[in-house]
Amino acid sequence: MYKQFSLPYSYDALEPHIDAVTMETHYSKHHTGYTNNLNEAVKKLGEEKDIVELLSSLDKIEDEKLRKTIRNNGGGFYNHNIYFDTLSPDGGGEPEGELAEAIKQSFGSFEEMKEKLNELSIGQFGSGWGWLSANKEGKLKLSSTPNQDNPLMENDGYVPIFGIDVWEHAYYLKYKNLRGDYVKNIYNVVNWKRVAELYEEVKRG
Ligand code: MN3
Repeated sequence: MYKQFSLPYSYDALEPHIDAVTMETHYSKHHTGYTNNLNEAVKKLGEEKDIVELLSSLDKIEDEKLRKTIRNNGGGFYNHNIYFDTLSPDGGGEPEGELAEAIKQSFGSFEEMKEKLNELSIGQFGSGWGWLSANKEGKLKLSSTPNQDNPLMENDGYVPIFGIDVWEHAYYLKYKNLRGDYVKNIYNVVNWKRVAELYEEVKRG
């Protein structure tokens, strides 16, 4: 059984940047839905792999319909685990330590990284995600993906450590069509300490 990330903060904890109704719907309806659908779908596979392994080897699923269901719901399960895990009412500020160094090396500065990530996230046509990913060598990459796809599916060794959900369900109740305002405000609640831990985990392999 794949287990949905347990929220360590209340639905209203990220107010005013992310409103309580959006959080509740997002977590208890959307994310729970992806998780349940994934668990249903893997029963048909007959084996349960680690989620990273599963999403990195989707082409091994022969049944096309099942492969699509697992791509969408496995992605939805995994992506939201990262999303909710890397937000916090105590978030904001800037990354520190090795992650900060790596950001500086890769993008020049934290501000420049944010600018590029925002551009990718805001520019993602339709539903999708903006991503900061890392590989075993500690290199960083920014990208965006459609739907519930994620960088694991590109099979280039990069693992997401932070993602901005730009599906309308993530912001529309509060921000309406102003995706850019949501993307800019999310930095008030990003838990960079947790992102740095995920960075270390990717490097450890
Ligand atoms: Mn979402």
